[in-house]
Amino acid sequence: MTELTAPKSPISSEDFANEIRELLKYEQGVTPEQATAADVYVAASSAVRRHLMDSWMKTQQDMVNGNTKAVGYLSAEFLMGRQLRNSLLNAGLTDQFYAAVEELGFDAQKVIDAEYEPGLGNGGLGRLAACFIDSLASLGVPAFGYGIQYKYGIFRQEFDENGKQVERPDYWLANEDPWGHIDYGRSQRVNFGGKVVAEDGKRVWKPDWSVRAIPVDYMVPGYASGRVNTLRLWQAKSYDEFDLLEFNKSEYMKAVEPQVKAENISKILYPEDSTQVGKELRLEQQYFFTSASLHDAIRVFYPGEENPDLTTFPNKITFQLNDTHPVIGIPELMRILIDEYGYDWDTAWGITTKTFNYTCHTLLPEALEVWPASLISKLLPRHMEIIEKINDQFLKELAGLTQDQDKIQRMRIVTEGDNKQVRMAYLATYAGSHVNGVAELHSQLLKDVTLRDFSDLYGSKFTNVTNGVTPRRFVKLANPGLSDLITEGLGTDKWLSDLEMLKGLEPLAQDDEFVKKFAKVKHDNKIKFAQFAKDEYNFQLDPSTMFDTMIKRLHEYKRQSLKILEIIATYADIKSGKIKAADLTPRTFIFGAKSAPGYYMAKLTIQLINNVAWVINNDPDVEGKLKIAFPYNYNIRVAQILIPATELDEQISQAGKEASGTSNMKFALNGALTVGTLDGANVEIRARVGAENFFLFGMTVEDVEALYAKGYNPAEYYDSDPRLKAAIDMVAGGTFSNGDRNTYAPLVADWLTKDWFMTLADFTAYHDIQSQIDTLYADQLEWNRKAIINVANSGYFSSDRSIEDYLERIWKTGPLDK
Ligand code: 6GP
Repeated sequence: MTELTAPKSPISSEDFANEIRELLKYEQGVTPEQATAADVYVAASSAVRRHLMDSWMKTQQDMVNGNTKAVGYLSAEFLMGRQLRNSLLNAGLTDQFYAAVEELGFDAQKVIDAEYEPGLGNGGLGRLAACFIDSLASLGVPAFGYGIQYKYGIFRQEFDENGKQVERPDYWLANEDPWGHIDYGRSQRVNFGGKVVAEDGKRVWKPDWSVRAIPVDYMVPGYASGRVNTLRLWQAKSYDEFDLLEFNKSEYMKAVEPQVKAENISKILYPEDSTQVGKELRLEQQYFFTSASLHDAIRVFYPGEENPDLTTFPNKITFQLNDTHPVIGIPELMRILIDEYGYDWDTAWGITTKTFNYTCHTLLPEALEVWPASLISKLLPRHMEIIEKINDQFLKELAGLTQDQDKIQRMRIVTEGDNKQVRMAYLATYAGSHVNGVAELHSQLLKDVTLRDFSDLYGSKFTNVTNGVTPRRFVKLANPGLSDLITEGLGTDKWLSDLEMLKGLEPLAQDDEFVKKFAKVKHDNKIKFAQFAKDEYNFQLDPSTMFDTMIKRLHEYKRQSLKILEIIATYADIKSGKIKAADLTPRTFIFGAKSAPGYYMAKLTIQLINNVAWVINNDPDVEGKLKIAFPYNYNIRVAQILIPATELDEQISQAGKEASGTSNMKFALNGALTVGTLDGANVEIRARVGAENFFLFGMTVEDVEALYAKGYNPAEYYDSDPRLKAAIDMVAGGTFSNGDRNTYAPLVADWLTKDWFMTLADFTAYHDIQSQIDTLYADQLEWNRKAIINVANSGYFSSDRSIEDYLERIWKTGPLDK
């Protein structure tokens, strides 16, 4: 058994301070007196990296020399969050850091705040990848995260004077990034375009342009495992800085064209979430990082070998495809094996199908990537040939499995007709060993609906792995007060590596003294968030009100509209005199959400929330009982302060649409109660924490289906619930747009005539549950007991458990020997 307490580095604070001084001098070229907080941040980060170096090198050696299969997590997104405090924690250097920085005369918080958060992901999918590589390292499993080092991450969100979202470029690399190590020597060439010709009976790809993929390595230290894995993010560079011939002809712009074209590939993260962007550059990105990563893995596991025996490749590493974004890696591995290493088709297919597994993260059909065959042929002509051949082989196989010709046609990887399409999810399902959804309900719906034909014929491939979150970042770092209280309650800090131990807190929910301590921690966290909101956003929040939070990407299926309509309806009740503001339970509604830049309805919803905030927050009739705070540019940093301060968490998506959700897990672990539908992982959270400790409302998946089948008419709901009618009328009548009835007309029309996600149908149920919430909140002791029970029963939602499930059900590997 491994030693589970955090590693205590033998180094003293004085020594750590000296290391920082040395680095300030020899790397930054400044004295401690000249240094800024940013200099100290860079030096301290470099110092931590140095402390991790031996473990990092040893982990790599043990991985290559040992017999434990590694995991390659291929993901277009890794939403890492800030690195310094997490690395200090895992290196066992936190105390030394605080003492050393103080000794050097700096404010530790300023040093920490000098780190600019890298935004290399959109939301849940990218953050999950970050939690997973943390858990892999913490469990001591050898692993690589492989992705792209985008120069610009997810846009920085601002709100203009009308409350509209404005997107600003996020140039996170404007300052030094002490965590990424550029390794020019291990670059890979990635080819594009051209044609395929026949030579000596072989198909030979003659590409017409290439880019250089340069790895930037980030250490991924495990917590209390002594292991440090690698996150390898590829940067695209041109082979030719510029064309001297063109330059000499004074064609300056043309001369730098190849460079611009190459570097565009890793220039920017696509700001889409749960929708497909059928853009050529996106396919270039996908191929760029998967091709480089596969070649890199061969280099790592067969060092220096001219003729490696790649039939052993699936024993060395197993690749997880994080959604469809890296699925082009399947034909790429086939191509590498056949064209570069001379394997025959069947051998190559055997290796490839053993190498890949696929995780699906969505239930929205529009999010399943489909690429025009013409585009793949233009960019990757050899891959299109291989995909066609896989499709032919698949159709033959299907003919032996079923007589149902319609089914066979529905399942085609490459569609027929003039405008052929390649369905990446189908390719991944056919070629991968396993396919998994990310929560029980989601995996079930994948089998029953989204990939039904496949599950009929390839049922044994399908499995579930419910998502999880890392307790190191989202409890220990985000919520030190609660962490200390848990450790006090359990008498050990081993829960950080074994989160099911939280169960031991359950009896303490009946101990009034403990409950009061817990309530105090929550209250202190609320004060802390209020202070942060004041400093950063100039909000005035009252920590004695209920903090009621909804943070997630803005999407119609997530139904931020439901929340804002309920707030508006309450406001309408006050204005019409139906209720007295004084009788309300005071609530602070906190929203955080970015919208995809081209998503019109989502952007209009953001504007509405902001405009409602201005009206309600400033209306004396409300007597300050309702307040809306919408901090712009919600990110991991904000999440780490807001989640611990939240008392009520909103997970109100239409049932059958949210694959899992992961903020729901973070909230439960930090002692918030959930108001939610039976969707995604809500189902499992509720089952664990107990129905009496969860505010359930709304239609189930079956109800939703039945209503669609019957014919859904949202206007009926508008007509039958006077509160809903009043709220929509207020929006339509211009209350939140200075009297202008046009501003929100598209939103109102959508609600009344389409309402794809049945917001109106769930409105009454959502309202009805509010009084239960208020009643319980009035009894703070009871509320907090339930919150503790939520914490105690959320240990299952550790990403360590998710990774253990992947190891057992899919990857069939485990930790390195000690
Ligand atoms: C998200 C899902 O929407 C969310 O429910 C889930 O918790 C998360 O993935 C992690 O599994 N999906 C995406 O972000 C996405 O882009 C294609 O899916």
